Amino acid sequence: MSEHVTNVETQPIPGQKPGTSGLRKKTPVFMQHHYLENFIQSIFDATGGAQGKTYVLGGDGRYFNDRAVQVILRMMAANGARRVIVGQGGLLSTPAASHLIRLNRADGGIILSASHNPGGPDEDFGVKFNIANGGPAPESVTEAIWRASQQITRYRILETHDVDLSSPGRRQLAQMEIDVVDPVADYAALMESLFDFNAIRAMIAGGFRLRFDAMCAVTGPYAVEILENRLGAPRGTVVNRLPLPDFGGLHPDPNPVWAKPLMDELFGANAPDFGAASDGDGDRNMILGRGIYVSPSDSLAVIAANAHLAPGYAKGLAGVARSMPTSQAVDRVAAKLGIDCYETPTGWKFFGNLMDAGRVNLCGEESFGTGSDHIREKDGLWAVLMWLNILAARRESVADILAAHWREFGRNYYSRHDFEGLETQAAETMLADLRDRLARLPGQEIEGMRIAAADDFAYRDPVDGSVTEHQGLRIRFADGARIVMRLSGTGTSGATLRLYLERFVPGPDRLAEDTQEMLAPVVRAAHALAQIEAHLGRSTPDVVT
Ligand code: G16
Repeated sequence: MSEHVTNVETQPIPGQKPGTSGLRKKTPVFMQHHYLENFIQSIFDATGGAQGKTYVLGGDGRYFNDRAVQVILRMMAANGARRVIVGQGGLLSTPAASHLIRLNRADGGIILSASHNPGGPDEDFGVKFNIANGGPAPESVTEAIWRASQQITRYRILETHDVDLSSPGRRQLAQMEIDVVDPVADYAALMESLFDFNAIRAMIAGGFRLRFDAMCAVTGPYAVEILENRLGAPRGTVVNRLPLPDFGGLHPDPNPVWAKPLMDELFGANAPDFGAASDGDGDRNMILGRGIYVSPSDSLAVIAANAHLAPGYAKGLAGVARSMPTSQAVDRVAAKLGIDCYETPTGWKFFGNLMDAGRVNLCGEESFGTGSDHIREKDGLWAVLMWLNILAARRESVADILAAHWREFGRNYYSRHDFEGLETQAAETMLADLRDRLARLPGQEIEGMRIAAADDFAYRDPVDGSVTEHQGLRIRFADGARIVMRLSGTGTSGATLRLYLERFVPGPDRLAEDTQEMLAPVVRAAHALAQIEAHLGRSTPDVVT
């Protein structure tokens, strides 16, 4: 078959606006005529073209990943890209892709994933564009892509056969070099450079038992290589290890609701010492100990307090950052360490500038994301290895480490309540109504708590000065409790209200209470202040994490 470039006439398709993390739509939407092609061409058009550039390409293996990779390769070649590093079989976890961009000094990367959203012919698909630092494109770039998608008149594609991605090696597509790489090797080597694999291996050899649930998503091969092959965990430690296009019908979201079998195992008889899960594309993590769940906010705080135990962080931390809705537990650790703590909007992209500027090297979000400046994405297996390194160094259980942490710093009881599948208009009206009343709230008392401050969070990036507004409504109480409300930016249908609830207990008493019971007055205050039931017709959340 002869290869030739075709300029295909097209028209703008409405709605190609990237959200919190790339463009996410139902798979049939992405499979529509021109849909993927328009968006990919818009990425090139918005970023100065692909001519002469090097890209990383891969995805989490969900349905349509294989076809989309072939289309994108042909479009990269037609647009004049010089070289593409692509994961074998079209697979790359998001953290591995971020690492490969940095390692190869690529100009950017395209990652195919809708993260923790289910996959399959009727579920979700997504495309993320990462920039040369390895991180998600900042808002200035995603806005430019969106504008390009509204003006597009043609896309360029090479008419040719599929590229063989079944084994590592060099391929050629027109003038473009394609390096098919083992998706795991470079990433595993990076992990080995950061953590004390000998100590973890010795702990496991000494009888420490762990379980990792890959949720039939992309981390399976990574976890098998690192946990079983390199660290010596018995075969079978990693469950749901085979990546499947529909994630085996599971919802690849590592939280107590969707990873319930893992929860049951860790809370059951003869539970292992440690349990963890990751999501569709491998950037999220959930950490469990025997009989205990570590909230992502607490995980961030514990890691901040103990990171120096891992060789890659032995010099101590430069600073930490958390998304605004994440609990303030890490702030207390930062204060004690005498390092800066930044509060950013939801979305990993907001950490990139801070890391590039050397201001922070540990970041985290309540949405099961934790990571450091070793790459520019959150990193599920990194968090697991950090915990294993801390456990190996301290020789205490997860529960004991948490209890000691709370005794030292106090405990930020924390939970997120999600109300899913809402009518977008009703959800927006509810928030607009509350926003209008925010200025009058300070000084008022509700549920025996005095409101100290209330605002609509806006962020001024301290590095580039850019301002991002309307990032969530915050109501802070004099006793340290806090309510935050915002709409999710990662859904593909209707609206999801995220209600974030926090209450601080300094200790030494009441450090081991039930989280939902402790938060009950804060929940009641939130429902009353926002009039949730009146606006949404709902009084109970769909998902509680
Ligand atoms: C994405 C972003 C995260 C963000 C999360 C939640 O996660 O990468 O930074 O915290 O969405 O977003 P929202 O509350 O708007 O749904 P992922 O794992 O989906 O890429």
